[in-house]
Amino acid sequence: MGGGKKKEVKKETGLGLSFKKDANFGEWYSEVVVRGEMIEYYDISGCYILRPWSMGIWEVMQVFFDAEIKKMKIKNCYFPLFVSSSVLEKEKDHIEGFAPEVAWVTKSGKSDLEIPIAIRPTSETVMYPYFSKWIRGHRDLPLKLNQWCNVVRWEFSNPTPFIRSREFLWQEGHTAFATKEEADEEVLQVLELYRRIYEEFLAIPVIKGKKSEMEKFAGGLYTTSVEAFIPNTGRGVQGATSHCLGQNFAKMFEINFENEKGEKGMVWQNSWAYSTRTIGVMVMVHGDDKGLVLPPKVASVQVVVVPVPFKTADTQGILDACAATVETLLEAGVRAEGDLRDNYSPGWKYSHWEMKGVPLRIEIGPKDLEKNQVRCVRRDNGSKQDITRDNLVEQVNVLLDNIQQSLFDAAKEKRDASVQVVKTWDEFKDALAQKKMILAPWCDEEEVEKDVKERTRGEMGAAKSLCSPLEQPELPEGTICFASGKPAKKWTYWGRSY
Ligand code: 87F
Repeated sequence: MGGGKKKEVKKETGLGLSFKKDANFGEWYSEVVVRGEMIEYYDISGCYILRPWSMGIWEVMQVFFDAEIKKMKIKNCYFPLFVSSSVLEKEKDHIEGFAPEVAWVTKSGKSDLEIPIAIRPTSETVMYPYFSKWIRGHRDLPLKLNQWCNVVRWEFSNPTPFIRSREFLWQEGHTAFATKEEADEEVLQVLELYRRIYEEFLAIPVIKGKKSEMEKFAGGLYTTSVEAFIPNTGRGVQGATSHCLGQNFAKMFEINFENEKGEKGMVWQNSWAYSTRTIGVMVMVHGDDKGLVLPPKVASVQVVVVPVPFKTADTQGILDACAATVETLLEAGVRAEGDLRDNYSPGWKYSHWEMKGVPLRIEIGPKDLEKNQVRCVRRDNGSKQDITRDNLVEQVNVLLDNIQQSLFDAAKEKRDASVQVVKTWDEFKDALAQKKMILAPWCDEEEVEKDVKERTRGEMGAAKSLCSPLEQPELPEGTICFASGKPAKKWTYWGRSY
């Protein structure tokens, strides 16, 4: 096929992205989520349609996470979308900073509601009055609930599909225990599940850590998170959070219980969530100039089978071989689909499924039919390999596992290359200018973090602490804080963030 013909195909189909990931990251991202058929833009700013291609990824993670929390004896429930203002504002400390983001319903039809009703931005205040009612004695504990739902936060800073949208999907877990020890243990158990979602499913390396006092959830005792990094923008992104709320909400909502000895006590609570933001991080990390790149573990279609007929050859034989290949893979539990449409050329189909990020393409042409083989083409690196149809399933599974692992390895290599250890303010500023994720010794003082924010203010946004990794590198005696010169207490990651 000559170059002229290729051009023609491109013109007639309009395939291919107009923006390059490295040159115009923001535009590339907006384009790839739409052209990859994950997102459709909506006529309300900050709201997006999740098409089956992204919803399928959400559901794969949901199946995993839901089964894991059920093993932990957490039960699913559903609380209402609406919150009365008196309940929402009961815990003033925590709601104060968030108030501007709360959306309210003020009318029904043409008449004003007597009392406006808020739409949940999170469900602490929705749920905890009922925790108070349901928990009487130690036998009612622990109480461990989760809900899969949508929430609304009326953000004003630049909306980005999946990453910052005004409505999003999440799970929110809310649990209550008799002792702090039990709560502490669960915080880390859930954090480990979040790590597994990112690393094992989305093939994205994350850092488990603790948030600073400034960055923690103000209503809680301490916040842990998994933090990912987007090398192209040099921004950290909070992947999911697992909070120990301590007894703050128990105090406000009077969630008390009587222990074995008849003594009164207050419960210890946790709350934790991951959201559809996970999908955005995946797109940003793995996507390339041809479109989405989906890790096999989450892809709704892991293998697409494309017939490559040739005029003189046995077209029906090729189509039958494609159908049989799909059937064999489906029976073996591989999510396979055949693209047997006769109104698109093989080349068009290749670009189409590359745009959608399908991990593996199988092509079957006359030669393959003759040799009882299929041609496999990897989406992640474009490499081609012919495999015999006799052990198709085994080899496809090996390929899919390799793709999953390669994606993680490549992402980790890039992330690690973006991490810069610094000791001084000058090194910090240089590293920030080079879009690094910075690991620095810190005195852990709130005033100093405020000062870092102040001193890095600019059009790119200020730097802040991302987390202090749970796994701390050694901190030699006498190490000083990069920002204040006071004695350092811990290693902390810093950077710009989403
Ligand atoms: C926006 C408006 C009102 C975040 C908000 O992280 C309230 C809030 O409380 C708010 N944005 N938050 C913090 C959410 C904390 C917590 N909730 C349960 C989680 C995990 C799941």
